[in-house]
Amino acid sequence: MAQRVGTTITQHILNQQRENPQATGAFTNLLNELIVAAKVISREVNKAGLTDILGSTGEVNVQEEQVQKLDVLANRVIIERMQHIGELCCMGSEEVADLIEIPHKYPKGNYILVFDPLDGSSNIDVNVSIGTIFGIYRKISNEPGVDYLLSDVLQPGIKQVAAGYFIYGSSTIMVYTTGNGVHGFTLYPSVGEFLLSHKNIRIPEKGKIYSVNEGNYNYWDEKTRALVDYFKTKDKSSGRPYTSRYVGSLVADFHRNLLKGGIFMYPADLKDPKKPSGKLRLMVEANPLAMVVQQAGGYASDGHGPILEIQPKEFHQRTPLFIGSKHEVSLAEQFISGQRA
Ligand code: AHM
Ligand code: MG
Repeated sequence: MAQRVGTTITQHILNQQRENPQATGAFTNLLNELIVAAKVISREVNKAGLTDILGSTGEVNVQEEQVQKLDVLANRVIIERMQHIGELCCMGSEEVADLIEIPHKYPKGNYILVFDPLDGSSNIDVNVSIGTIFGIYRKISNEPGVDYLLSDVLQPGIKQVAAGYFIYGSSTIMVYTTGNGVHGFTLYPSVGEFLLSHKNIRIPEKGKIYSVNEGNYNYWDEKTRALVDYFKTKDKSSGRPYTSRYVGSLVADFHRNLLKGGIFMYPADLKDPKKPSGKLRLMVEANPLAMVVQQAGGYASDGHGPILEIQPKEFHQRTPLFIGSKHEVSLAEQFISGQRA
């Protein structure tokens, strides 16, 4: 069905689901509730500065509510809104060590929601864009009386049935895919609705931007350094040097490159022996964005192969990430796998 700019997100999801003969409405319900959670988080993010001004001792604000750190609050909002709707069998959050069970009093469903409630933690207190990242999987096990198995959660990203993110920035934007293209919506605060603003987003095949925390240069191996050096080297025929842009919020860096083209990377480094694969998490950060970028015509790799094909071994697993335009991510693979120096 044709979608015009200004279509509400609810209408868009319904239209997409109408084209799926197996749709029961469960998925629509799930996404709609997630959108409500994001609207609540967006409101809290927008008044974050005020909370500091109006709060008293830092523990209780003027409404006599606990003043919470925004990431803790975002995590709580998502869990509380999503657990009662009857569409999920469990959740997994970057902020919670264990998988999140659905309390006994609520009905269970056939989907699994994984999320990073507020990505870009170093930017939360300094008024720079932050966001929520999510991925949705369908339960695969079918054991009577068992809500879910670990294997239901630890599915490769390619099994996601939907993924996307919300950015709380100069405006609040939602970008999502259900495997049928990538669509962007902007929250119109006065109306309280997300309206279609970015129809069928396609990432340029080749970009001009590279995004990486170059402060880590001396913690990288030679291959990674050679890759970044390549982007900086002057060569008119291949359009180099590239431009560097790095906000430090994955969602914001990713979103810019999705619209403009280029590559975001968080390579493996030697900074912390406990994190040999870099900083970012496979299930709540890399996989959802990998599905989005793939649906937009781009590519995501761990330097050796597609992110979406990695079989997770544990929920909080980390992975090196190279994501964006096909041209630059393929180049990164060539450097990291040693085919090119
Ligand atoms: P977070 O989930 O705790 O916010 O950490 C992930 C963030 C990403 O948004 C961002 O790309 C990265 O950490 C920035 O890390 P660094 O400060 O090392 O460059
Ligand atoms: Mg994060």
